[in-house]
Amino acid sequence: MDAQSYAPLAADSLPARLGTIPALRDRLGNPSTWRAREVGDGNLNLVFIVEGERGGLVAKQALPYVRLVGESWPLPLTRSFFEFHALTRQAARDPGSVPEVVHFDEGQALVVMEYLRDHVILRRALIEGQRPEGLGRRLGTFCARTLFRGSDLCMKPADRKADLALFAGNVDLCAITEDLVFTDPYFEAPLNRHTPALAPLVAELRADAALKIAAQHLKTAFAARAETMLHGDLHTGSVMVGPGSIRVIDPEFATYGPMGFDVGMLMANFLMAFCAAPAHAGPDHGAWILGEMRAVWTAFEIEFTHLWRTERTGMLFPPALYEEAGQAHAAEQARLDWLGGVWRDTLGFAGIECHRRILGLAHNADFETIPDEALRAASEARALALGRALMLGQGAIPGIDSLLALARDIAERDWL
Ligand code: SR1
Ligand code: MG
Repeated sequence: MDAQSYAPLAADSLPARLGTIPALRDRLGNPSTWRAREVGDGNLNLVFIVEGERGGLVAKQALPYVRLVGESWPLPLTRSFFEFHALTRQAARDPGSVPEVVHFDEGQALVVMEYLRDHVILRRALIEGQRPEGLGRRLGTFCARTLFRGSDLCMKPADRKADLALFAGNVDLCAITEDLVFTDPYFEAPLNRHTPALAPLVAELRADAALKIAAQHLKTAFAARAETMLHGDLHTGSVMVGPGSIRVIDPEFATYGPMGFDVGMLMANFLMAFCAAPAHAGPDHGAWILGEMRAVWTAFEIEFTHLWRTERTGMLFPPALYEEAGQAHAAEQARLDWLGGVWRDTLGFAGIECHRRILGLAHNADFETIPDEALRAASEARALALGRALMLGQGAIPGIDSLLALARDIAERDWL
Protein backbone atom coordinates (compact mmCIF):
# COMPACT_ATOMS: atom_id res chain seq x y z
CA MET A 1 0.00 0.00 0.00
CA ASP A 2 1.23 3.52 -0.78
CA ALA A 3 2.30 5.06 2.53
CA GLN A 4 1.31 8.53 1.28
CA SER A 5 -2.32 7.81 0.54
CA TYR A 6 -4.11 7.24 3.82
CA ALA A 7 -7.68 6.15 3.32
CA PRO A 8 -10.04 4.64 5.86
CA LEU A 9 -10.69 0.95 5.37
CA ALA A 10 -14.16 -0.43 4.78
CA ALA A 11 -15.32 -4.00 5.37
CA ASP A 12 -15.82 -4.68 1.67
CA SER A 13 -12.56 -3.10 0.46
CA LEU A 14 -10.34 -4.50 3.21
CA PRO A 15 -9.44 -7.85 1.57
CA ALA A 16 -8.33 -6.13 -1.63
CA ARG A 17 -6.39 -3.42 0.19
CA LEU A 18 -4.57 -5.67 2.68
CA GLY A 19 -4.53 -8.93 0.72
CA THR A 20 -1.02 -8.42 -0.69
CA ILE A 21 0.63 -8.27 2.75
CA PRO A 22 2.52 -11.55 3.30
CA ALA A 23 2.18 -11.56 7.11
CA LEU A 24 -1.59 -11.28 6.80
CA ARG A 25 -1.87 -13.91 4.05
CA ASP A 26 0.15 -16.28 6.26
CA ARG A 27 -2.29 -15.86 9.11
CA LEU A 28 -5.57 -15.62 7.20
CA GLY A 29 -5.03 -17.59 4.00
CA ASN A 30 -6.12 -16.61 0.51
CA PRO A 31 -7.69 -13.11 0.53
CA SER A 32 -10.61 -14.42 -1.54
CA THR A 33 -11.72 -16.21 1.64
CA TRP A 34 -11.41 -13.15 3.91
CA ARG A 35 -14.55 -11.72 5.49
CA ALA A 36 -14.30 -8.43 7.39
CA ARG A 37 -16.78 -6.76 9.71
CA GLU A 38 -16.44 -3.45 11.52
CA VAL A 39 -16.96 -3.89 15.26
CA GLY A 40 -15.51 -0.69 16.74
CA ASP A 41 -17.58 0.64 19.60
CA GLY A 42 -14.88 2.80 21.14
CA ASN A 43 -14.64 6.56 21.00
CA LEU A 44 -11.91 7.00 18.42
CA ASN A 45 -11.14 4.35 15.79
CA LEU A 46 -12.26 1.81 13.21
CA VAL A 47 -11.88 -1.81 14.33
CA PHE A 48 -12.40 -4.75 11.96
CA ILE A 49 -12.46 -8.45 12.66
CA VAL A 50 -11.11 -10.22 9.58
CA GLU A 51 -11.59 -13.96 9.24
CA GLY A 52 -10.17 -16.16 6.52
CA GLU A 53 -9.67 -19.84 5.76
CA ARG A 54 -6.74 -20.10 8.21
CA GLY A 55 -7.78 -17.86 11.10
CA GLY A 56 -8.72 -14.39 12.24
CA LEU A 57 -7.05 -11.04 12.91
CA VAL A 58 -8.12 -7.62 14.15
CA ALA A 59 -7.35 -4.52 12.07
CA LYS A 60 -7.47 -1.27 14.02
CA GLN A 61 -7.22 1.93 12.04
CA ALA A 62 -7.19 5.49 13.32
CA LEU A 63 -9.59 7.98 11.80
CA PRO A 64 -8.47 11.58 11.30
CA TYR A 65 -11.11 12.72 13.79
CA VAL A 66 -12.73 11.66 17.07
CA ARG A 67 -15.30 9.04 16.11
CA LEU A 68 -17.48 9.79 19.14
CA VAL A 69 -17.89 13.43 18.11
CA GLY A 70 -17.34 13.47 14.35
CA GLU A 71 -15.24 15.39 11.84
CA SER A 72 -15.67 18.63 13.78
CA TRP A 73 -12.98 17.32 16.16
CA PRO A 74 -9.88 16.47 14.09
CA LEU A 75 -7.35 14.11 15.68
CA PRO A 76 -3.94 13.15 14.23
CA LEU A 77 -3.44 9.67 12.83
CA THR A 78 -0.16 9.41 14.76
CA ARG A 79 -1.96 7.83 17.72
CA SER A 80 -1.63 4.55 15.86
CA PHE A 81 2.19 4.94 15.88
CA PHE A 82 2.13 5.42 19.67
CA GLU A 83 -0.19 2.47 20.13
CA PHE A 84 2.14 0.23 18.11
CA HIS A 85 5.20 1.32 20.10
CA ALA A 86 3.38 0.95 23.42
CA LEU A 87 2.18 -2.55 22.49
CA THR A 88 5.70 -3.70 21.64
CA ARG A 89 7.03 -2.38 24.95
CA GLN A 90 4.19 -3.88 26.99
CA ALA A 91 4.70 -7.25 25.25
CA ALA A 92 8.38 -7.18 26.21
CA ARG A 93 7.79 -5.97 29.76
CA ASP A 94 4.91 -8.33 30.52
CA PRO A 95 4.87 -11.14 27.94
CA GLY A 96 1.41 -12.41 27.04
CA SER A 97 -0.36 -9.37 28.47
CA VAL A 98 -1.33 -7.70 25.17
CA PRO A 99 -2.43 -8.91 21.72
CA GLU A 100 0.42 -9.92 19.40
CA VAL A 101 1.05 -7.33 16.68
CA VAL A 102 1.16 -8.91 13.23
CA HIS A 103 1.51 -5.85 11.00
CA PHE A 104 1.91 -2.08 11.39
CA ASP A 105 1.49 0.50 8.64
CA GLU A 106 2.26 4.00 9.84
CA GLY A 107 0.94 5.73 6.70
CA GLN A 108 -2.41 3.98 6.98
CA ALA A 109 -2.45 4.42 10.79
CA LEU A 110 -3.13 0.70 10.94
CA VAL A 111 -2.22 -1.93 13.51
CA VAL A 112 -3.17 -5.51 12.65
CA MET A 113 -3.08 -7.81 15.63
CA GLU A 114 -4.13 -11.11 17.09
CA TYR A 115 -7.89 -11.73 17.16
CA LEU A 116 -8.89 -12.55 20.73
CA ARG A 117 -11.60 -15.02 19.84
CA ASP A 118 -14.16 -15.72 22.60
CA HIS A 119 -13.01 -12.65 24.53
CA VAL A 120 -15.30 -9.82 25.63
CA ILE A 121 -14.60 -6.36 26.95
CA LEU A 122 -14.19 -6.51 30.73
CA ARG A 123 -16.65 -3.67 31.30
CA ARG A 124 -19.37 -5.69 29.58
CA ALA A 125 -18.37 -8.84 31.50
CA LEU A 126 -18.65 -6.98 34.82
CA ILE A 127 -22.07 -5.59 33.91
CA GLU A 128 -23.22 -9.14 33.15
CA GLY A 129 -21.92 -10.40 36.48
CA GLN A 130 -19.03 -12.47 35.14
CA ARG A 131 -16.16 -13.21 37.53
CA PRO A 132 -13.02 -13.78 35.45
CA GLU A 133 -10.61 -15.97 37.36
CA GLY A 134 -7.47 -14.18 38.56
CA LEU A 135 -8.62 -10.80 37.20
CA GLY A 136 -7.27 -8.45 39.86
CA ARG A 137 -4.04 -10.38 40.28
CA ARG A 138 -3.33 -10.32 36.56
CA LEU A 139 -4.03 -6.62 36.18
CA GLY A 140 -2.02 -5.67 39.27
CA THR A 141 0.90 -7.68 37.94
CA PHE A 142 0.57 -6.02 34.52
CA CYS A 143 0.70 -2.59 36.15
CA ALA A 144 3.76 -3.45 38.24
CA ARG A 145 5.71 -4.97 35.34
CA THR A 146 4.95 -2.32 32.74
CA LEU A 147 5.27 0.62 35.12
CA PHE A 148 8.46 -0.56 36.85
CA ARG A 149 10.18 -1.75 33.68
CA GLY A 150 9.37 1.47 31.80
CA SER A 151 10.93 3.68 34.47
CA ASP A 152 14.34 4.93 35.57
CA LEU A 153 14.19 2.31 38.31
CA CYS A 154 14.90 -0.30 35.65
CA MET A 155 15.78 1.14 32.22
CA LYS A 156 19.17 2.39 31.14
CA PRO A 157 19.01 6.21 31.20
CA ALA A 158 19.65 6.59 27.44
CA ASP A 159 16.88 4.12 26.58
CA ARG A 160 14.44 5.66 28.97
CA LYS A 161 15.20 9.19 27.70
CA ALA A 162 14.73 8.01 24.10
CA ASP A 163 11.33 6.60 25.04
CA LEU A 164 10.44 9.72 26.97
CA ALA A 165 11.17 11.75 23.83
CA LEU A 166 9.27 9.34 21.59
CA PHE A 167 6.09 9.30 23.66
CA ALA A 168 6.30 13.06 24.28
CA GLY A 169 5.03 13.31 20.71
CA ASN A 170 1.63 11.96 21.71
CA VAL A 171 0.55 15.54 22.30
CA ASP A 172 -3.03 15.41 21.07
CA LEU A 173 -4.01 12.33 23.03
CA CYS A 174 -2.48 13.85 26.16
CA ALA A 175 -4.48 17.00 25.45
CA ILE A 176 -7.67 14.93 25.45
CA THR A 177 -6.78 13.62 28.90
CA GLU A 178 -5.67 17.03 30.16
CA ASP A 179 -8.98 18.57 29.10
CA LEU A 180 -11.54 15.78 29.44
CA VAL A 181 -10.21 14.24 32.64
CA PHE A 182 -8.65 17.08 34.59
CA THR A 183 -10.51 20.22 33.56
CA ASP A 184 -13.88 19.82 31.87
CA PRO A 185 -15.69 18.02 34.72
CA TYR A 186 -15.27 21.10 36.92
CA PHE A 187 -16.93 23.72 34.74
CA GLU A 188 -19.70 23.80 32.14
CA ALA A 189 -17.56 22.68 29.21
CA PRO A 190 -19.52 22.52 25.93
CA LEU A 191 -19.37 18.73 25.45
CA ASN A 192 -20.18 17.81 29.05
CA ARG A 193 -23.38 16.03 29.96
CA HIS A 194 -24.81 14.42 33.08
CA THR A 195 -27.95 12.70 34.27
CA PRO A 196 -30.33 15.61 35.03
CA ALA A 197 -31.15 14.51 38.59
CA LEU A 198 -27.50 15.01 39.52
CA ALA A 199 -27.74 18.78 38.98
CA PRO A 200 -27.54 19.86 42.67
CA LEU A 201 -24.51 17.61 43.28
CA VAL A 202 -22.83 18.81 40.13
CA ALA A 203 -23.30 22.43 41.17
CA GLU A 204 -21.79 21.62 44.57
CA LEU A 205 -18.73 19.95 43.04
CA ARG A 206 -18.15 22.80 40.59
CA ALA A 207 -18.33 25.32 43.43
CA ASP A 208 -15.81 23.39 45.52
CA ALA A 209 -12.58 25.40 45.30
CA ALA A 210 -10.52 22.79 47.21
CA LEU A 211 -11.63 20.13 44.76
CA LYS A 212 -10.68 22.25 41.76
CA ILE A 213 -7.26 22.90 43.28
CA ALA A 214 -6.81 19.17 43.89
CA ALA A 215 -7.77 18.48 40.28
CA GLN A 216 -5.12 20.85 38.98
CA HIS A 217 -2.48 19.35 41.30
CA LEU A 218 -3.32 15.97 39.79
CA LYS A 219 -3.08 17.43 36.30
CA THR A 220 0.32 18.87 37.19
CA ALA A 221 1.47 15.42 38.29
CA PHE A 222 0.15 13.86 35.08
CA ALA A 223 1.82 16.44 32.86
CA ALA A 224 5.08 16.97 34.73
CA ARG A 225 6.05 13.74 36.52
CA ALA A 226 7.37 11.58 33.71
CA GLU A 227 8.07 8.49 35.83
CA THR A 228 7.24 5.74 33.39
CA MET A 229 5.48 4.76 30.18
CA LEU A 230 1.80 4.67 31.02
CA HIS A 231 -0.89 2.76 29.19
CA GLY A 232 -2.66 6.08 29.51
CA ASP A 233 -6.27 4.86 29.30
CA LEU A 234 -6.40 1.80 31.53
CA HIS A 235 -10.13 1.45 32.17
CA THR A 236 -12.26 -1.69 32.06
CA GLY A 237 -12.99 -1.03 28.38
CA SER A 238 -9.27 -1.48 27.71
CA VAL A 239 -9.20 -5.04 29.04
CA MET A 240 -10.50 -8.17 27.31
CA VAL A 241 -11.32 -11.38 29.12
CA GLY A 242 -11.78 -14.86 27.69
CA PRO A 243 -11.50 -18.43 28.83
CA GLY A 244 -8.35 -18.48 30.99
CA SER A 245 -7.10 -15.28 29.39
CA ILE A 246 -6.90 -11.61 30.34
CA ARG A 247 -5.40 -9.09 27.90
CA VAL A 248 -4.88 -5.37 27.96
CA ILE A 249 -5.65 -3.49 24.74
CA ASP A 250 -5.73 0.04 23.32
CA PRO A 251 -2.64 1.86 24.64
CA GLU A 252 -2.94 4.71 22.14
CA PHE A 253 -2.88 7.26 24.99
CA ALA A 254 0.59 6.03 26.03
CA THR A 255 2.81 8.74 27.46
CA TYR A 256 5.30 9.18 30.29
CA GLY A 257 3.59 10.03 33.57
CA PRO A 258 3.18 8.98 37.20
CA MET A 259 2.66 5.29 37.98
CA GLY A 260 -0.48 6.00 39.97
CA PHE A 261 -2.27 7.28 36.87
CA ASP A 262 -2.71 3.81 35.36
CA VAL A 263 -3.45 2.15 38.69
CA GLY A 264 -5.89 4.93 39.60
CA MET A 265 -7.80 4.76 36.31
CA LEU A 266 -8.18 1.02 36.75
CA MET A 267 -9.30 1.29 40.38
CA ALA A 268 -11.82 4.02 39.49
CA ASN A 269 -13.41 1.85 36.83
CA PHE A 270 -13.73 -1.01 39.31
CA LEU A 271 -15.26 1.42 41.82
CA MET A 272 -17.79 2.59 39.23
CA ALA A 273 -18.61 -1.03 38.37
CA PHE A 274 -19.13 -1.56 42.11
CA CYS A 275 -21.46 1.47 42.35
CA ALA A 276 -23.45 0.21 39.34
CA ALA A 277 -23.55 -3.46 40.39
CA PRO A 278 -26.81 -3.29 42.40
CA ALA A 279 -28.56 -2.17 39.19
CA HIS A 280 -27.05 -5.02 37.15
CA ALA A 281 -25.84 -8.31 38.61
CA GLY A 282 -26.57 -7.36 42.22
CA PRO A 283 -24.73 -6.31 45.39
CA ASP A 284 -22.96 -9.67 45.75
CA HIS A 285 -21.23 -8.95 42.52
CA GLY A 286 -20.24 -5.55 43.89
CA ALA A 287 -18.61 -7.30 46.85
CA TRP A 288 -16.70 -9.53 44.41
CA ILE A 289 -15.50 -6.45 42.51
CA LEU A 290 -14.12 -4.94 45.71
CA GLY A 291 -12.26 -8.19 46.33
CA GLU A 292 -10.67 -7.89 42.89
CA MET A 293 -9.59 -4.34 43.72
CA ARG A 294 -7.79 -5.74 46.75
CA ALA A 295 -6.19 -8.30 44.44
CA VAL A 296 -5.05 -5.56 42.04
CA TRP A 297 -3.27 -3.61 44.73
CA THR A 298 -1.85 -6.66 46.50
CA ALA A 299 -0.47 -8.10 43.25
CA PHE A 300 0.90 -4.69 42.32
CA GLU A 301 2.76 -4.43 45.64
CA ILE A 302 4.07 -8.01 45.46
CA GLU A 303 5.33 -7.76 41.90
CA PHE A 304 6.70 -4.24 42.36
CA THR A 305 8.56 -5.45 45.44
CA HIS A 306 9.99 -8.43 43.53
CA LEU A 307 11.15 -6.17 40.70
CA TRP A 308 12.57 -3.61 43.12
CA ARG A 309 14.69 -6.33 44.70
CA THR A 310 15.77 -8.07 41.49
CA GLU A 311 15.67 -5.59 38.56
CA ARG A 312 16.72 -2.22 39.96
CA THR A 313 19.10 -1.64 37.08
CA GLY A 314 18.27 1.98 36.23
CA MET A 315 19.79 5.14 37.63
CA LEU A 316 17.35 5.58 40.52
CA PHE A 317 18.08 4.09 43.96
CA PRO A 318 21.16 2.22 42.69
CA PRO A 319 22.06 -0.89 44.71
CA ALA A 320 25.57 0.60 45.11
CA LEU A 321 24.08 3.03 47.63
CA TYR A 322 22.09 0.45 49.59
CA GLU A 323 22.44 -3.34 49.30
CA GLU A 324 26.09 -3.18 48.18
CA ALA A 325 26.86 -0.76 51.02
CA GLY A 326 25.38 -3.09 53.62
CA GLN A 327 22.18 -1.04 53.88
CA ALA A 328 19.53 -3.26 52.33
CA HIS A 329 17.10 -1.96 54.96
CA ALA A 330 17.38 1.54 53.45
CA ALA A 331 16.42 0.18 50.02
CA GLU A 332 13.38 -1.42 51.66
CA GLN A 333 12.44 1.89 53.28
CA ALA A 334 12.81 3.63 49.91
CA ARG A 335 10.58 0.99 48.31
CA LEU A 336 7.88 1.53 50.92
CA ASP A 337 8.13 5.31 50.41
CA TRP A 338 7.77 4.83 46.65
CA LEU A 339 4.76 2.56 47.04
CA GLY A 340 3.21 5.05 49.45
CA GLY A 341 3.53 7.74 46.78
CA VAL A 342 1.97 5.50 44.14
CA TRP A 343 -0.90 4.74 46.52
CA ARG A 344 -1.66 8.42 47.19
CA ASP A 345 -1.52 9.19 43.46
CA THR A 346 -3.75 6.20 42.76
CA LEU A 347 -6.43 7.56 45.07
CA GLY A 348 -6.36 11.03 43.53
CA PHE A 349 -6.43 9.83 39.92
CA ALA A 350 -9.16 7.32 40.76
CA GLY A 351 -11.27 10.12 42.21
CA ILE A 352 -10.96 12.35 39.19
CA GLU A 353 -11.69 9.46 36.80
CA CYS A 354 -14.97 8.82 38.67
CA HIS A 355 -15.92 12.45 38.18
CA ARG A 356 -15.07 12.75 34.53
CA ARG A 357 -16.99 9.60 33.54
CA ILE A 358 -20.17 11.05 35.04
CA LEU A 359 -19.79 14.78 34.37
CA GLY A 360 -17.77 14.94 31.17
CA LEU A 361 -18.05 13.80 27.55
CA ALA A 362 -17.03 10.14 27.75
CA HIS A 363 -19.38 8.13 29.93
CA ASN A 364 -19.26 4.50 31.07
CA ALA A 365 -21.64 1.75 30.02
CA ASP A 366 -21.75 0.69 33.70
CA PHE A 367 -24.05 3.64 34.35
CA GLU A 368 -25.32 4.37 30.84
CA THR A 369 -26.99 0.96 30.61
CA ILE A 370 -29.11 1.52 33.72
CA PRO A 371 -32.44 2.34 32.05
CA ASP A 372 -34.20 3.66 35.18
CA GLU A 373 -32.98 7.25 35.37
CA ALA A 374 -33.51 7.61 39.13
CA LEU A 375 -31.54 4.45 39.81
CA ARG A 376 -28.80 5.56 37.44
CA ALA A 377 -28.55 8.95 39.15
CA ALA A 378 -28.39 7.31 42.59
CA SER A 379 -25.56 5.01 41.43
CA GLU A 380 -23.68 7.87 39.81
CA ALA A 381 -24.13 10.04 42.88
CA ARG A 382 -22.32 7.43 44.98
CA ALA A 383 -19.42 7.42 42.56
CA LEU A 384 -19.31 11.22 42.63
CA ALA A 385 -19.17 11.18 46.43
CA LEU A 386 -16.43 8.56 46.32
CA GLY A 387 -14.49 10.61 43.79
CA ARG A 388 -14.56 13.67 46.00
CA ALA A 389 -13.52 11.68 49.08
CA LEU A 390 -10.58 10.19 47.17
CA MET A 391 -9.36 13.50 45.77
CA LEU A 392 -9.57 15.37 49.06
CA GLY A 393 -8.95 12.64 51.61
CA GLN A 394 -5.87 10.86 50.29
CA GLY A 395 -4.13 11.10 53.68
CA ALA A 396 -7.08 9.54 55.50
CA ILE A 397 -7.10 6.42 53.33
CA PRO A 398 -3.87 4.68 54.30
CA GLY A 399 -4.36 1.41 52.45
CA ILE A 400 -6.54 -0.79 50.32
CA ASP A 401 -8.74 -1.95 53.21
CA SER A 402 -9.56 1.64 54.14
CA LEU A 403 -10.45 2.35 50.53
CA LEU A 404 -12.78 -0.64 50.33
CA ALA A 405 -14.40 0.28 53.68
CA LEU A 406 -14.95 3.81 52.39
CA ALA A 407 -16.54 2.47 49.19
CA ARG A 408 -18.90 0.23 51.19
CA ASP A 409 -19.80 3.09 53.52
CA ILE A 410 -20.54 5.51 50.69
CA ALA A 411 -22.58 2.89 48.83
CA GLU A 412 -24.87 2.46 51.83
CA ARG A 413 -25.92 6.11 51.81
CA ASP A 414 -28.13 8.19 49.53
CA TRP A 415 -26.42 11.20 48.04
CA LEU A 416 -29.33 12.84 46.26
C1 SR1 B 1 -12.73 11.90 22.91
S1 SR1 B 1 -12.04 10.48 23.54
C2 SR1 B 1 -12.85 10.21 25.05
C3 SR1 B 1 -12.25 9.17 25.87
O1 SR1 B 1 -12.19 7.95 25.15
C4 SR1 B 1 -10.97 7.29 25.41
O2 SR1 B 1 -11.16 5.95 25.71
C5 SR1 B 1 -10.34 8.04 26.56
O3 SR1 B 1 -10.75 7.53 27.79
C6 SR1 B 1 -10.83 9.40 26.31
O4 SR1 B 1 -10.74 10.24 27.44
MG1 MG C 1 -9.48 3.20 23.99
